[in-house]
Amino acid sequence: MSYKRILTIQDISCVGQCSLTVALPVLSASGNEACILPSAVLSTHTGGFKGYTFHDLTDDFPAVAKHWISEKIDFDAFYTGYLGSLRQIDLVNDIVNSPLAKKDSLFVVDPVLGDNGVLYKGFNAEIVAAMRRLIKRADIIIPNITEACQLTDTEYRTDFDKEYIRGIVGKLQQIMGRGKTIVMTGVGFNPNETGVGVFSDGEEFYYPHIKLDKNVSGTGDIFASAFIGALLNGHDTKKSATIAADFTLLSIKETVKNPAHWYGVKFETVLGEYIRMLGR
Ligand code: PXL
Repeated sequence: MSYKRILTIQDISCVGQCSLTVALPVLSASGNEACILPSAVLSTHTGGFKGYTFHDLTDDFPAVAKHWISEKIDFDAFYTGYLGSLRQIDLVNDIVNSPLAKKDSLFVVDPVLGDNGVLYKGFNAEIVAAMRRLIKRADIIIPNITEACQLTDTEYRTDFDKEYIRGIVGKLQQIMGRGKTIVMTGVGFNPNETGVGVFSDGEEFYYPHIKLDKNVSGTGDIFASAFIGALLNGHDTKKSATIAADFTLLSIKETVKNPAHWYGVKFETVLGEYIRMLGR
């Protein structure tokens, strides 16, 4: 069975079940080696807690990368999530273009920028522009509708049809170029439905599923980590998106059992199901 080394670059929100506290366990459960480059350390995520601390780690990036290069370490895949500063986004570009990447290393960007039509706290148009530069280099991106709209200067809508989605996908494909895949979350065509769309050169695939009334930080990170874990197990992008959507939904179902659990998604109790879905 293949065993890949992946580097994930995103923040540590110490409490809050998102970013690295989700990516590490999920990627490890996928049976691969998960290495991390923390982009920032926060006491909690920014989605609902007040007065959180934020310690930016951008300045550490060049020395960490230099050390790894001197140790001849390289990665089969890179996965970026929440990036805390402008300069950091450009440094990530340097990392994926350095000897840390092999010729055929996979580069997946979850362009974490916002949700429900608005940017996360602390983000602005400059960050969006930097993320637009980063996705040019990516093989696969995993935006939600808000992020896809931000990246393409499209008006955000909650009620839409396939033509609207195709319009956004067309603009993303223009930015990214040919041979790339867009995995868009939050794509549902009626009020009780959401789902995921997978788009690559002229091909589209939709996986609709029920919409649960629970909108919390970290859902996108669970989806992205589970998707990449499935890819690293040899599943194609459509099957990986299906597995990730099923696992995310299962995690949300666990969460709604306890209405007091407002800040994150309880994925831990269903990690075993994820491993089973991977066919491991
Ligand atoms: O899950 C996305 C995310 C990641 N990191 C931080 C966040 C959020 C969303 O709120 O605040 C710090």
